[in-house]
Amino acid sequence: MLIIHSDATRHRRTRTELFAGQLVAPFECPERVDYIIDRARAEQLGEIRPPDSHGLEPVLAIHDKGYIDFLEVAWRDWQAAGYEGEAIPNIWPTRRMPGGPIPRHIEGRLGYYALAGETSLTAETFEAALLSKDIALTALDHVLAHGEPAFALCRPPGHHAARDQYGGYCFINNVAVAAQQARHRGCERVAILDIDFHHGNGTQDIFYERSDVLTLSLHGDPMDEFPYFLGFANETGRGEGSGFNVNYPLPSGTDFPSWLQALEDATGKVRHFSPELLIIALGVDTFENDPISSFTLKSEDYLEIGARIKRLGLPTLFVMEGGYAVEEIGINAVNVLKGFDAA
Ligand code: Q9C
Ligand code: ZN
Repeated sequence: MLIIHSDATRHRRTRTELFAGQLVAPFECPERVDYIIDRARAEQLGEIRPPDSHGLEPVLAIHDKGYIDFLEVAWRDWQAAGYEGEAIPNIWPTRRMPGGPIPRHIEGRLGYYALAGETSLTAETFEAALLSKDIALTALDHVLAHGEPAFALCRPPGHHAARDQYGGYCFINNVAVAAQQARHRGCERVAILDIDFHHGNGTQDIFYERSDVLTLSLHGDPMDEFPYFLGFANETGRGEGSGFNVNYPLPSGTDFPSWLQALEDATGKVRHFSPELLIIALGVDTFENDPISSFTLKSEDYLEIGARIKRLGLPTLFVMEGGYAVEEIGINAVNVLKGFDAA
């Protein structure tokens, strides 16, 4: 399988993540990509190519212009305010003060555009986010041109990013940008199947009122897991999009047989939709030893996941999302792709 990868993803190396009331070394670190690419090479998974630049137009087909402009200048404005740490929001529009205009001060604008507080914004953030979507779009080009699968080794991840919000380590929603680009290039129906441990809230919200992009997500029950405020089973789409969003909230401790049951239901719905393109939001934070998640999948299970996805017989784009058991992330992510190729 073709792999799109750039060494420059390592330029995003934040120092801090707000976690459990402390600033800790971020879970979403550059070594994640190192382990995956090393394993892909060792397993001779396929050719590794760098991304091509795709510009801002495909991004602005999904994201709000004011939001993208904010990402570009946020670090400069944070520094200009005299702040010395990495940029972290600390106040938000909430139920009892939903707010009016977008604030002028960077502290207010951070809260306006952030959906969570763990994700530090730094000097390299905007470029890193652009590089990540270029990786996804280059892999998409290959799938569309040849009908063959491709793996976009994206970092930072994307599925928590909404039209005008960042958080959960995500800034640009790579799978959403790729899906919209595929629509633009003539695919009538696109399915996005999100198997990251966390609900793909950004992706769901972006396509919630559309019937041309089917979104499905298997994830930890938001009653107990991030992002807490979206991802429930009764969220099935709105208007034109009614019936075109499917959530599978699963309890803490979910094991592989139970997880596979949900996957089988989801693949049945994908088949019924008969998309021209399948995009997999590939997180491997469902792994038993993931430090921030609570499912119990084992490394060998990822081979079976790949094989089940292959059975759909669709042109397939894999896009990297989460996975924080860093030393095992290479084995787990590459197992999905190996299982797909072997089936
Ligand atoms: N108690 C992705 O996997 N914090 N993002 C969780 C756990 C945020 C995960 C804290 C996790 C974001 C792409
Ligand atoms: Zn995740």
